Amino acid sequence: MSQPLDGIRILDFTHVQSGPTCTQLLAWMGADVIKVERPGVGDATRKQLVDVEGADSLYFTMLNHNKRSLTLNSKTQAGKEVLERLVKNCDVLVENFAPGALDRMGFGWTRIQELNPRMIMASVKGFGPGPYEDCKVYENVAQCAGGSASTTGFHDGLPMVTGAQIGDSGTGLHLGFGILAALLHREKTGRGQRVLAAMQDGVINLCRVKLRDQQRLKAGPLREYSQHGENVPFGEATPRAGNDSGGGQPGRILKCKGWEADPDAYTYFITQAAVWKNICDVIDKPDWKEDPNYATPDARLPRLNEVFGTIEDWTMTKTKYEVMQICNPLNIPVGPILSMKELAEEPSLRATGTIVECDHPERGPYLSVGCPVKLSDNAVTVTRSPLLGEHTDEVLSKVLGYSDEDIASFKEVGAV
Ligand code: CAO
Repeated sequence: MSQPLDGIRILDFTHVQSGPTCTQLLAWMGADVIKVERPGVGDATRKQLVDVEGADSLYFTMLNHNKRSLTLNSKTQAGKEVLERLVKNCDVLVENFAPGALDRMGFGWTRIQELNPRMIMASVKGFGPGPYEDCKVYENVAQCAGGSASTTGFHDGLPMVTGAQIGDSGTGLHLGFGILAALLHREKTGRGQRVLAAMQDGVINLCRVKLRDQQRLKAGPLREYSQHGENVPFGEATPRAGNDSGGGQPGRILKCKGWEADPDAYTYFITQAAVWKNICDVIDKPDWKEDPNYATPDARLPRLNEVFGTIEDWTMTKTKYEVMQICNPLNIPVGPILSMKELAEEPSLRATGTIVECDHPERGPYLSVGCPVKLSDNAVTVTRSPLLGEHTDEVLSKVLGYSDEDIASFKEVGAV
């Protein structure tokens, strides 16, 4: 069956996490993704956090499925010639080099347009235009500069970074969205364009509700924040909200049976107003249904510590799965804190292809995260990441039309 991006060829000049996330998604949608890597070196993540000696790391294999690998030294004369031909034969160039690297290589936007006016040139950078545009950026820098760290953690503790890679993978997703829009636009205009996803912008976008709260502060304390009930005054900026829900329905992480020994024996529990009476029944507080101190969301706001403390007295008598089994039929929104171990072993995630097992010639079987978006007509088959330069000859001859003699001469001068 055809895939949505069949016929789209990507010159994948990405490395580490943000760019590769984007090109992996494009590959899963059917694009032919040709990853260009330095001969003998490759993407730095191939050899980072190595767990199997001599094999590509999981960091690399889990971000580069369904791609082809071409080695190319784009700083040699012959390498530049090959790169020019690649630009002419691809639809999208995706890159996440440090600012200015492509210009220094001789392949800035003006040159790319000269070579291929239909080319879409998509970049991840740490920052957009402005005072920090020349800075190199990694995940946690983006989380800090994008407002996530200042709003994560507890109000009396340090700013915190989150385990979700919102700076890298989040920006890769944003970039993918921009590329698809540019491809559609090219259908109408025949022209390519530049697409920029700055990591700071991506994180700010994901922290949208925190900018909402920043503006709400002008109207008084944020009453749904736990610190309001604890009589801790608000400062000038959106504070860290611990595990407060962030929406209009208060929620917290509560201990469940076994929490003393199991670091993940917790549940998220949301006191959704619509099901308050069900919650009262479950926790055996029927009088709270009508008591004016507890019956309405407004009345409960200054008492959230007491309310959640009482709910926790109940959740501590149940496992996190029992809490879910009891609450779900009553429409009470709860969620177990699932560990990576539990997710890796969860059969339903294997059945949907969200967790997949791949085989790799150097490392054997390994688990990965499959395509998180499912299309009803286009199932995704996840294939292993390429070895360094595995497809060099194939791409040079079949895609770019070079002869065996040409290829031999490129190899001789170390261009591929
Ligand atoms: N042939 C020849 N040279 C190549 C090459 C190839 N195939 N591929 C890369 N290079 C060169 C680049 O041209 C660059 O050379 P110059 O410095 O002489 O211009 C050099 O390799 C290093 O590239 P880089 O600066 O991008 O890499 P780095 O390791 O120094 O920095 C990173 C890494 C991620 C901090 C930086 O690329 C960056 O800020 N990227 C944008 C933001 C981003 O995506 N960050 C997230 C990364 S995931 O956490």
